[in-house]
Amino acid sequence: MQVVPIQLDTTNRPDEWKIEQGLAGHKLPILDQSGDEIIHLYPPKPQKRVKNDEAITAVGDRDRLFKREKEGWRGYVEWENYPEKKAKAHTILTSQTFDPTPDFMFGPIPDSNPVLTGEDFKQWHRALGGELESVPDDSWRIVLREKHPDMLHLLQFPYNGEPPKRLVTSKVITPNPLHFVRNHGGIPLIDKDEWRLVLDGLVNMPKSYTLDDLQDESRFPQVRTEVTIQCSGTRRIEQISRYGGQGDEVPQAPWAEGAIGTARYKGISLKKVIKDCGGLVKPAKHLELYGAETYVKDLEVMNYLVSVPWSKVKANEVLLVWEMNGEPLPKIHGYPLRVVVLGYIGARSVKWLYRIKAIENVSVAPVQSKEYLYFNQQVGKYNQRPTDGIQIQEMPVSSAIMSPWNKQAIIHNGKIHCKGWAYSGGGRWPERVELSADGGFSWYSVPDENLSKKGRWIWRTWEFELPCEVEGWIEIVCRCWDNAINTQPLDVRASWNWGLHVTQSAHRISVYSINKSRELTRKRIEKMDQLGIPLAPLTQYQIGPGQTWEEYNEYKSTHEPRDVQD
Ligand SMILES: Nc1nc2c(c(=O)[nH]1)N[C@H]1C(S)=C(S)[C@@H](COP(=O)(O)O)O[C@H]1N2
Ligand SMILES: [Mo]
Repeated sequence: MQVVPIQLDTTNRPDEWKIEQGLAGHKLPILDQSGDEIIHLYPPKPQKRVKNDEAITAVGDRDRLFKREKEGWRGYVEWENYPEKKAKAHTILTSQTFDPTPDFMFGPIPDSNPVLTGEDFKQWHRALGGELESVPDDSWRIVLREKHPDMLHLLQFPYNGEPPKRLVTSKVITPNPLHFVRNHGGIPLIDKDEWRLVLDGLVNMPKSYTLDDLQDESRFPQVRTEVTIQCSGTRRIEQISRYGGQGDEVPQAPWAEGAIGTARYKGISLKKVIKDCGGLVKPAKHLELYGAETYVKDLEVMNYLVSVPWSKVKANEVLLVWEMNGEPLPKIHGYPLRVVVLGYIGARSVKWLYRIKAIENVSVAPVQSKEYLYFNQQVGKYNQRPTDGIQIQEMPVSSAIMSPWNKQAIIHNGKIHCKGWAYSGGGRWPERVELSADGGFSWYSVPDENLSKKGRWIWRTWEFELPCEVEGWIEIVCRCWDNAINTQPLDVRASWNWGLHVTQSAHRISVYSINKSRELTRKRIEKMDQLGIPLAPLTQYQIGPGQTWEEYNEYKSTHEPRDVQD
């Protein structure tokens, strides 16, 4: 008899089963079936950083090249006026390698706060040096000074943070320290007396304004309004949990439901300032807005630029504001002056505004033209082109449950107390909020008196006692209908897109219902309490019989046996 040696498959790893089960997607090889042979493409090993010192030195003195543009504007380097400077910065960034961002979408999300630290962005700033050297540290200092200690720091630099769920809707107007922050770069520290706003491009009389000019009520009537700003990345974590994707330009902030905030702003309408410049000159149709910080995209260096259409400005829906909830704009929110575009995604509300340029077409700056795009679901990483995406402006109707939390066990008396928010972009407002305790089969509407008041540009917070008869795992779903009778798709898969933007699907959470209005449940819990048996954790085997032997025998003696008799 011939003995066949057993071939050990040595490609197995200790965590093979995890990899096979999709629990360690960051280690999973790509399966290439396109050639004659099947190939497994494994993720590359971390590379050592390399640097071409000669090429970098040849660019010149970084302190001189990337110096502060103006006194009193710490952290501001002007790029848009100096193409050669941009080219030099690009040379520096492409003459060396940097640490890659960790893959938290397929890999484990760190337990830390800050969740992600943004090493790549920090390294780019330090590689450029000059004025940018101290920007990451300066910015973090401002975060610690201006934000609530309980903020969830999703990304340390550029800073991206949101309040924890219990504080998102604790007030209809979000206190400044709890308002989410979404930054693409550092926080410029600008002296308001040195600050100027330039309005140029296709206007009759280009001008420069001081803050006092803009605050002069005899020149510009002041506007006070409550506005909800929502980032198009809000609730991205639900898309990530389903499938990984490109996420945003800045290392894919894994936003939950808190990337939305509401404040009372004071400022003026941009339309009036344009009038003050003698109006637009043909063929101006858009206003390009410039933010003072440095942003790095595809190793190109730039200021933060987007544009808004003139039609939006003409409708008095683009504001220049200096006050947020009765205080001067916090540094982290754009001090001394920012844009607030009513009903558009947050990305258009430029902070640290220093220039407005009237232009003919939509800005081609990367934040406007290559980011904040909503792709068709089948557009993937290797076939997407910016022109395939819809530029996101108005957010669709959306809502979210802030309490209870996903996977939470809830002891209740037949009703589960829920609370959350609802919002619709573009000047529409929530008319009805509905909740389901059975995964979306039947819906209850939240009574109107349980919703905060309506407004064209603000969210509505709500609370509701959701009837729930059943015991065990249930799926609570929340959806909103706005005043145009738009509503939310029922599953996150319906809105999933490679860019992980606009998570507008009905918000779903799974909770474990412990219904004390059921006698058996109530008695069992009382008994456990008497015996000192703890309730948590839910999944642990519980010692202690659910029935006494007397009860068991009584049942058996009065019911038919399990097997039928012959
Ligand atoms: N200058 C500048 N303005 C900016 C940004 C930025 O990174 N730089 N981020 C935008 C985005 S994407 C959003 S969602 C909002 C967030 O505003 P907040 O940080 O005040 O909440 O600011 C917008 N304005
Ligand atoms: Mo955003």
